[in-house]
Amino acid sequence: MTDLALYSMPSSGNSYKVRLLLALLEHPYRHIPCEANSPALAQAKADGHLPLGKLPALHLPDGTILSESGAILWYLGQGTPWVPETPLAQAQMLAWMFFEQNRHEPVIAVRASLNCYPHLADQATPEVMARLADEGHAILSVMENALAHSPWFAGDAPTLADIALYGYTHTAGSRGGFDMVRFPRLAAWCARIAALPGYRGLDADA
Ligand SMILES: N[C@@H](CCC(=O)N[C@@H](CS)C(=O)NCC(=O)O)C(=O)O
Repeated sequence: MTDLALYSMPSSGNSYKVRLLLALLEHPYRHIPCEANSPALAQAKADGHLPLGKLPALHLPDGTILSESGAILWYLGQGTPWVPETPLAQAQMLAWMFFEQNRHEPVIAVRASLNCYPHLADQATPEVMARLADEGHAILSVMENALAHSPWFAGDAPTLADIALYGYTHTAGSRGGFDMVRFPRLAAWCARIAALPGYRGLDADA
């Protein structure tokens, strides 16, 4: 795979997941940053570069455009150690990736967005923020408990599940306002990911 172009939002965990995997794979790509509410994002939509209307979108050399962070991770991870070999291990990895999209991201990422993006501030009512805090702490507890048995989420080596979950978990405290002191195993897991060769932080492309 050469000549990849990635439309991504620098501040977004969904986009960051893809940038992180590309960095860990040491795979070169052209980055087209489109920040929230920016003219660049409006232009990318108008030009048809985001077929599903969202970032990230990976443009392949033959013109194919891949959307959805999990699908892009799956594509890029094929044939690498980031995807386990057996169908069962792959399914266990995908279970965490679906958990991330269905239950984690709609709470952890949404609370962080309401905290951080000025154009969403009017939605951050005390009631909404309190509900998201309760739901988020419960979701983070599920993750904390899973790490009692293994250093990684799916098997004994890091997989795409770890990258997908890391996207918004590692800033859940700083951006989302979640109380991460309750989750020491998650803190240790974040440190393990940040120590991986080739690791690149969220802000590296800001
Ligand atoms: N499920 C999608 C979510 C994509 C998504 O919601 N992207 C947001 C940023 S996190 C976006 O493109 N926002 C810009 C907009 O809606 O105009 C994925 O994982 O890729």
